[in-house]
Amino acid sequence: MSEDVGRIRTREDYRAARKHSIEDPEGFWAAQAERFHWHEHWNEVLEWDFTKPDVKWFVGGKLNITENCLDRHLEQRGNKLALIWEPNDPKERFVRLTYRELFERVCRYANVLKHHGVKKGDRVCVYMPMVPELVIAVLACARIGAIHSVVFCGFSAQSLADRINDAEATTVLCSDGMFRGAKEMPVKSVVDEALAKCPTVKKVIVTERVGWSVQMQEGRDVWLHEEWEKVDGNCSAEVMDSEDPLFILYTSGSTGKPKGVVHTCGGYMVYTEYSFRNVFQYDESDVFWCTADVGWITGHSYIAYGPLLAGATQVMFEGVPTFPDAGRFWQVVDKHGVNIFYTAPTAIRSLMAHGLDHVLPYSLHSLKVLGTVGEPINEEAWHWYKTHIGKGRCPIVDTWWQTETGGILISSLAVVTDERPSHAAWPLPGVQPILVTADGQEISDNEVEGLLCMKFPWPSILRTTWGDHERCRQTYFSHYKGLYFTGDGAKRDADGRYRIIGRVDDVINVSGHRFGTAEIESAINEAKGVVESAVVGFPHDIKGQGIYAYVITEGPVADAEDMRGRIIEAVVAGIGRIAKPDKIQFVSGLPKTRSGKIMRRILRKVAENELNSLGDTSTLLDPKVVDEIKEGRL
Ligand code: 7RM
Repeated sequence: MSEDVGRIRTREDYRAARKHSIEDPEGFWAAQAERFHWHEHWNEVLEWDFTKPDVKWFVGGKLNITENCLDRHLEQRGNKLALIWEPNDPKERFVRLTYRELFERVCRYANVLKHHGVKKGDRVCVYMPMVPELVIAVLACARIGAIHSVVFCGFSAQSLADRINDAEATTVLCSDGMFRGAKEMPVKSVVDEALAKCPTVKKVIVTERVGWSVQMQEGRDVWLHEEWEKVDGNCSAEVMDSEDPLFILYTSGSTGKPKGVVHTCGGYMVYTEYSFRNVFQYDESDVFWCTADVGWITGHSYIAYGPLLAGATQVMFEGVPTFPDAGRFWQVVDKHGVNIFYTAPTAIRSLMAHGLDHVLPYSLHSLKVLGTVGEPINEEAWHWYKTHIGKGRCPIVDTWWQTETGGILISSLAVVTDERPSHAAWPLPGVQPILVTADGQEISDNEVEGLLCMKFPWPSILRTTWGDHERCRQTYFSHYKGLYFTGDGAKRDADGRYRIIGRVDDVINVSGHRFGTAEIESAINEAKGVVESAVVGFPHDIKGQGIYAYVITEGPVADAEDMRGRIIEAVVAGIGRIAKPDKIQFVSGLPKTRSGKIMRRILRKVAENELNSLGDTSTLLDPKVVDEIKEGRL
């Protein structure tokens, strides 16, 4: 099959593809899927029922995603670079791996896993910094049919333990420690702390990164570099069913503990490759760089899988945007000749604040396409990105999607469809968004606002939440009959472009990372002296949203700084350093309805400093508490 099947290169192609995908979705997706290597062809393209939910793509098909990421390219692209790994410290040497070298490492790592008893269907937790072994580990799991669950290294031992236990993982893959800007941080000792509470874990495989001496538990912990020598380099791929789980990725929602979103092999493969090629208009010689961490969905779909499925060359970066200085991204772009650059609005805003002195020394002439993801991009940041990074000549793709959607659903396609600042714009062909009112009526006009839903499945839609299918149904498929509900509000302009406004549920998006208010509150409530808390988001110049916590303590707070310190410690221990509250206000009570429900709307308004639009407070149990909260606002 030609590489160009289904490739959308013009406005006309876009219109035709979109029409085709609506009139004949199965034919549309079958043509995309034909481009891959299947051990057995599917019998049916799609079976679906959103009420259960039950969604199956490429039913009966057999494949292994790593054969499509690696083996399939060896003949034509064996010597092509797959990965250019740029370390945290620019003085350290970078690493380049060709498709053949990456293939060999994945096979060897897969044999290490097998040697330690990992089998198809076992859950393997990957807790690693952004080193090549992270991608190799993920692909090694997929090679043997083990289900990977990557946990971002900024999560605490407690969060790690919760995720390991929920998935009943048998194996943990980690490193000794990690570099992050000027800091060195532990990794293995965090795993050790977590594993004290994880009875299912039998093996830990440790990659050496910082050279620290770490404790190795006899019989449980082994060094990757020692095991590496004991196995050979051939590892045939496990033949998987289209609907066998590929991975679990935990994500926060408005209630309870994070959910394990499950993606399966066939549909996820087809969709991540399709969206990668078309959104970024990737061409064979392009160098792609996505700055996300593999610990989030963006790193899964547009580092570990999408680019490799497309046979692309990509940069993988270990460090942070501001080390050794705020020119680091642009230095890496010049150094490796990056053509397509994909990052988060929060990073753009933070670099914008550091000033143009960090941008102007670099040429950036290799750049062709810029992308953003994770949160709405404000117009000011959009224009700065367009002008100073893209030099006015690069299209920006504002890509809207979610952990649950597996790949980009709404985005302009670089060059092909036009762009408008702060608008994700149009659905990809094959994606059918609609806006509904709060009571579920479809809004069919343009120039409207509503709740964003999807009325037809796409191949990389989540299939379930690990161990709790009912929770999946309730969270995504029960609000509006027959629809997938995204949790986002959106506008649609006169030309049909979507503009995502943000979450309409109790989810806060901090620097593009999702946290449930309930999740943060329960961490805060672990601090000694805390009676109750309520958390809301508020607009933050750099992070998009910041975390504002209202806390009731046992008796008066004598030393506010000390108490704040203890609360922050509790959040760092319960969730991780990424969820630290920005503001903590001590209050004597919370605004509650007579039935005891916290009126978050009021707390949100106070945090946003919109004190004159609190709405009706007369139905509160104790209206006076609102005055106290307003006065004490931080
Ligand atoms: C990829 C990712 C998902 C939530 C989603 C939105 C928000 C993501 C955009 C965006 C406006 C965008 N997955 N979001 N992309 N909002 N414009 N281009 O971020 O599961 O971690 O978050 O992020 O609220 O529901 S995620």
